[in-house]
Amino acid sequence: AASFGIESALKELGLKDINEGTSTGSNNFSNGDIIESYSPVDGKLIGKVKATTKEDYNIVMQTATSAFKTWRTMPAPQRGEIVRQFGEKLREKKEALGKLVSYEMGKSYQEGLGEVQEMIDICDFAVGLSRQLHGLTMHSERPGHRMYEQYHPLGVVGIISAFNFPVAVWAWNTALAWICGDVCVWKPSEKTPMCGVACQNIAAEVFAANNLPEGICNLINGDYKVGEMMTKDTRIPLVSATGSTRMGKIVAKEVAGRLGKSLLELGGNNAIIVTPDADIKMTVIGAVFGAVGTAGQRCTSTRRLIIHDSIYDKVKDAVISAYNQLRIGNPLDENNHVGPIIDKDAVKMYQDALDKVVKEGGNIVVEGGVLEGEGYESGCYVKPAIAEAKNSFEIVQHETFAPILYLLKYSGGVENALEMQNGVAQGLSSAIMTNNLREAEHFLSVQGSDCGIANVNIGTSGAEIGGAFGGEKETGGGRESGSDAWKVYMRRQTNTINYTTELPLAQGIKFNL
Ligand code: UN1
Repeated sequence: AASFGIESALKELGLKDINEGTSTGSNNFSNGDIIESYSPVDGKLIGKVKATTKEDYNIVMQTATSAFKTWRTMPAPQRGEIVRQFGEKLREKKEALGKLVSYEMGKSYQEGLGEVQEMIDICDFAVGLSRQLHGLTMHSERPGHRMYEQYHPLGVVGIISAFNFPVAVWAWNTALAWICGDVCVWKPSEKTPMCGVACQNIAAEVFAANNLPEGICNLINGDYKVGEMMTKDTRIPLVSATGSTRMGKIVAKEVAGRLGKSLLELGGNNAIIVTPDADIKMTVIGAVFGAVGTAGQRCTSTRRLIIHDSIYDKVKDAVISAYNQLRIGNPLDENNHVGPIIDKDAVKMYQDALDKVVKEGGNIVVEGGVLEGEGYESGCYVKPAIAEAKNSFEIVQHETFAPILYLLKYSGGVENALEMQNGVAQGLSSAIMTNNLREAEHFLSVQGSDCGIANVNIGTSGAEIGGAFGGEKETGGGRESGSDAWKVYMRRQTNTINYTTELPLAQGIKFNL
């Protein structure tokens, strides 16, 4: 791993050959299994992380529960100051962390930096928000009464994140939860554990420098069994989980079973509708970045292009010729557009999906395949592929986390395109390319897109942190990041105060003693 400054990045982030996977600091943890992290970039071992045992987990929960008692009493703007310092540290470590993200996950270095930028941005957002955790005041129906609401922290928030955004999604959750007064326990994906340790190191340094107790920021590691400790744990009022719909259904059921709250950000099956009035150049940029960015492994990746028949061939040719320019290779080399996908299991799923689309009657127009030879030794580099397909195909209805784009044709009005776009189980991101005001407004109207994100003349991926991020249907309904997403990390309390010497009852009830 000598190339591209990876070794010095690991060092700067405080990573060792074997890392504690269960928080950091003074706790003495028992010896869990070892998780080995191999890079999809070159197949080499990056490092090892100790998995969290049940005993470790209980120590973490005790530490977190007791830290909450301190943290919750700190005024929110002072908590914001801690998050500001965390954002500053991220600015210092941006290159190193961006590199690690690229090397452990496989996305391009530019996208790795972009992910760290999202972390910095959410910290800034959270700092401002720490002075704006507003509740409403209401007018009481009774004389001499005052009524208002306030938001209090929930307690310990559990965060389960996915490999595709190994650092940013945690930051969206934790930065907001912290300013809200919550403490967090984070289980990163077992495919990107080193990113988790690196973030924990950065955060722990900030908390320690401010003489704050351990336990405000906690890390645990392992597979679904470790996640299960949190979903079953009544000490965790909110579990925020990002990942597959299959995982989300299990989390939702488990957490709801104990009447906890869950915040789910699950699969997408995102489409761009390309109408006769679309700007073709913009469409190509949006569609190609959406489909091959992060090697097709964003929740917001463009999976389907729904193209009007009058411009179908033109758009198809333009997208194919853009695909011919793509350079696939080491994502740390900034000349490449597309890096590897996460592991060999993902490669298998990619191959299966391509077989399936052909079996169902699809027509491959940009050939896929696994790359071999020099630079591709990890076996995780695949060619972004395009297939002409039908929306009704089983495989098109399914989210495959790989760079496969389906071309679908529609005729008639935009409502026909919308029927296809909405005709899937997922509801995360959607887009329309058009210069026609009527089409654009129809797409955004109540009869339009059923997704949590609906864009005009922008692709499906690359949402800004300032908006609420998430989607409907099988995407899980949760909203993270901007807007008023913070409210889910707090409990709302309605307060009514009587400052008279009478006790009038609500609803006009007379109760004479
Ligand atoms: C995800 O893929 O889980 O909109 C998150 C985007 C990014 C976040 C994606 N801001 O593509």
